[in-house]
Amino acid sequence: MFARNKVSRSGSRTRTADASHAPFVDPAADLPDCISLDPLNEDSLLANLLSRFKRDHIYTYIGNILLSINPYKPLAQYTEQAIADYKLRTVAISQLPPHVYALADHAWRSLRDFYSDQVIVITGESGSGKTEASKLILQYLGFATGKSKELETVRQQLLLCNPVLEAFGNAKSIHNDNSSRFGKYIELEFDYRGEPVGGLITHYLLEKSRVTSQHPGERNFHIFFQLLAGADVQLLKSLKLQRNTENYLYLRNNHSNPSVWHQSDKDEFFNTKKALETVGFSAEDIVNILRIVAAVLKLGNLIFTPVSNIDGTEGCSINNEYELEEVATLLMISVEELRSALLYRTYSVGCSGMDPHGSGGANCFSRDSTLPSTNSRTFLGNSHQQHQQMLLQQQRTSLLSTSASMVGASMVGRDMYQMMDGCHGSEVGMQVTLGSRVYQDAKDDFVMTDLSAAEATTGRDALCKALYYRLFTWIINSINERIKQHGKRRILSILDIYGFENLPTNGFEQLIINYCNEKLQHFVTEIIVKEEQEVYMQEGLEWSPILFPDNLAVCDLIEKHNLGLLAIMDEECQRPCNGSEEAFLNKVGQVFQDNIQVEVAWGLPSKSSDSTTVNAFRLKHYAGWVTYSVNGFLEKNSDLLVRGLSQSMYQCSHPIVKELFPEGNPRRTTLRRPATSGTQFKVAIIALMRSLRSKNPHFVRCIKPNAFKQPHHFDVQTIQNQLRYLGLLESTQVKRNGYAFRQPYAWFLQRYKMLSTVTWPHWGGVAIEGVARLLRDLPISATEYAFGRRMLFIKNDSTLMQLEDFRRIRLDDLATLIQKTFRAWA
Ligand code: AOV
Ligand code: MG
Repeated sequence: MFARNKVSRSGSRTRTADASHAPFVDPAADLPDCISLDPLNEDSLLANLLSRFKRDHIYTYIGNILLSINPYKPLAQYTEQAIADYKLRTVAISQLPPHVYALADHAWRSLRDFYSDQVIVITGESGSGKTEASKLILQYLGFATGKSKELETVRQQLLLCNPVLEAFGNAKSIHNDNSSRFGKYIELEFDYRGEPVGGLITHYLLEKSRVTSQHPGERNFHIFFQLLAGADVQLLKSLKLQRNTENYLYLRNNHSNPSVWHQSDKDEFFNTKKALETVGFSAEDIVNILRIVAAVLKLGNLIFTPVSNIDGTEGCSINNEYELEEVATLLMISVEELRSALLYRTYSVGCSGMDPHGSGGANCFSRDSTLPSTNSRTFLGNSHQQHQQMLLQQQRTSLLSTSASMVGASMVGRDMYQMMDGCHGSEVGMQVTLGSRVYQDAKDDFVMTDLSAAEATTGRDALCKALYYRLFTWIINSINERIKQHGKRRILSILDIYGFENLPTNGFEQLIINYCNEKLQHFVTEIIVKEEQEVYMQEGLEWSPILFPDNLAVCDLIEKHNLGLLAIMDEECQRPCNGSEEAFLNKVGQVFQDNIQVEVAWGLPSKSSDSTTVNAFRLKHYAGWVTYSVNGFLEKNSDLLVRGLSQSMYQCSHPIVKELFPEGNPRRTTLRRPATSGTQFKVAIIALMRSLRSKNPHFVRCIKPNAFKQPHHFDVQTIQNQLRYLGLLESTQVKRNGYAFRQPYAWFLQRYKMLSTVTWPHWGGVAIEGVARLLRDLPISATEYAFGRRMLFIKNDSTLMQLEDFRRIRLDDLATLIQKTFRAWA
C-alpha cells in the first residue's frame, strides 16, 4: 500500500465560507455575472449557477471569464439569429445573455480593433464541454466574419477541419462519449479587416495506445466504427473489410463486450467523408487514408503461433495468412516483405551510424533491402555465409558474456540480439564498438533472428500504433498545407486540450494529459489571480490580496530538468532493454522521499477483475490525487519502432505510407535518436505556454454538472469540487474588485483623443491629465475607471466596447467631414 499518508486535503486554501457546513440555498435570482453577487461566497456562487442552470442559462460571467456548464442536451441558443444578435448588437452587449458567442465576438473585436493577437483558452475536466465550446467559437467566427467570395474556401476549410479531427482523434471514454484524445491548438489568421485568411493546427500527443487496447467501457477511435458502419458494400469490399465490428480484435475491447454500437456512426462517416472533401482531400487521397485505417484493423487480427526451431529456440508463424495477404494488398507491399518484417528481426553487421527510430537504437544494425524471406532462425546474407555463421555463433557467446555482465542479466540467443536491438544511449555506443569489432570483416552482412509469438504481437501492435499516429499527423499536416498561414497577419488561437482525467486505472497517457492540465491551470491562475493582483499593487491601486494555492510545485515535480518524473523516466529508458519499471518506481520513491505530493505504492490490487497487482505512484494534482500504474510506462515513453518494420513500411508503394516512414529509407543515416514521448511532449507544452503568454487571453472555464452525462442533473458536490480546484471563488473576488482592461495613458490618449474637442487633434500636456479631461467629457461613470501610476484601468469590458463604438462613430463622422470638405474644394 502507499508508503506514506501525509496529505492535508484542506490544504492552504483561503476561503471565506465552507459550503459543506452552510445550508445550500437556491435563490430565485439569477445573475448573469457572478461579480454582482452579494454576499459573495461559495454558497451564493453555487446557488446562482444552479438557478441559472435550471433555466438552461448554462453560461455565466465572472467579469470577462466565461463559465460554461455542460447541459448534456441540445439547446436552442446556437442559431444563426443568435450569432447575428451578438454580431450586430442592436442592443447593448450587456443586455444580451452571457454566451460563448459573446466571448468569441469580444476576442475577435479585440483582434480587429487593437490589431493584437488573441487566444481563447478553454479548460475543464474531461466531458465538461471544451470541444463543444471550441466548435461554437469556430462556428461564430465562420458566420460572423465577412462573406467575401475569395475567403469562402478558407472559411469552409477552417470550419470543417473539426469533423475530420474528431473522427480520427476522438473516441468514447468513460467520461465522455466524444472524448478528445489529443490536444488541439488552432491558430486562425485574420487580415486587417478581421477576415479569416488562413490557419494552423498544432496537435499534442494523440493517445495512440487506444488503437490496440482500450479501458473497460471505452472504444477505439471513431473512424474505425464510422468506416464499418458507413462505407457502402463496394468500398468495404475494396478495403477487404466486413461490417461487423466483432470481427476485429482492436474493436472488440476485451473488457466490455459486446462493443458499443452507435447508430450515429453511419451518419458520421458521411460527414467525415464530406468534411475531408471540403477540406480539400481528393477522392484518391480519401481512399488511400481509408486503406491505412483498414490495414490497421486487419493487422490487428494477425495471430502469431509459436514454432519450435531445431536448435531449441522459439520462433513463430502467422496463423491467418489470408489476413496478411490482404494487408499487403492494402499497403501495396509484397507479402514476403511484410511477413519477414513481422516475424524476424534483422541486424546488419557491417555498418556504423545511429538509427533514430529504431529498433531502438541498435544503431549499427540496419536492414539489407535484399532480404531473403526464408523462415530460418539465424543466418547471414552474403557469400561468406557459412564462415560468418560460425563466426557469429562464436561471437554470440562472447557478446553474451560481455553484455550480460553489463546489464546484470543472463541472456541467451535471440534475447541477446533483442537487447542489442532495444538499447539506447551510452550502452548503444558500447555495442556499436562490440558489433564492429566482432563483425569487422562482415561488411554488408546481416543477421536475422526469429521473434517469439509474443514479440511478434508486440511488434504488430507497435506498427499499428505508428501507422495510425503518423496517418493522423499526416492528415493534420495536409490540412495545414491547405489553410496555410501568410505570416504577416494577426492570430486568434483556440486551445482545446484533453481534460483532466482520473480513471479506475491510470497510465502514462493520463500522466501526460494531467501534466498538460496542470500547466494550463498554472497559466490560468497566474494570469487571473496572481499577475493581475501584482499589477494593481505595483500601480498603487488600493487592494486587499486574495490568495490561491500555486500548483507550480506539481508542474516542477513532473517536468524538472534531471529530477522530474519525465527525466527519471527518460533515464530509465536509456538503459539496456528500456530499464525496468521497478527501478523507475524505486527512483521516484528516492527522489521524492520528502515530497508530500508524491507517494509510491508496491503491489496494489489491480482494478481489473483478475487478482493481479500493480506497482504505482500517486500524485496530488490541483484537481485531486491520481494513482498511476507504472505498467507500460517505459515502453510508451520510449515509443520505439523496430527498424525492420519502418523499413518495410518504406518499401510500400502506398503513396501515403511510404511518406510516413522516412527513417525506413535504407540510405538514410541519422546520428541522433529521437527524444522520448514524454520529453517531446514537455518541449511542445513549454512552446505552447510561450505562445499563450504572447497573446491577449480570454478564458472559458467548463464545468461538468454530474458524472453520469445526464441532463437536468446539477450535482452540488461535483460542481463544488470543480469550483474549488479551479479557484472560481477567488477568481470572482479578484474580478469583482479588479479591472477588465488596462493600458498606459499615452496609448489610451492616442486611441481615443478624437472623442473630445479638448484632446483632439492634439493634447499638448501630460498624458494622464489628457486622459482625465477626455474621460470627463464622456458619458462614462467615474466608478468605471481608476488611475494607476502609469496606466488607466477600466472596470468592465462593456465600457471598453462602448469606447470603441464611440470611436468608430467619431471616425466615420470625421471621414464624412473630410470627404465633404474635399468635395467643396473640388
Ligand atoms: P470535453 O471536450 O470537455 O471533454 P465535450 O465538449 O466533448 O467535452 O462535451 C461532452 C459532451 O457533452 C458533448 O459530446 C455533448 O454531448 C455535451 N455538450 C457539451 N457542451 C454542450 C453544449 N453547449 N450544448 C449541448 N451539449 C453539450 V475531453 O475531450 O473528454 O476533455 O478529452
Ligand atoms: Mg474534448
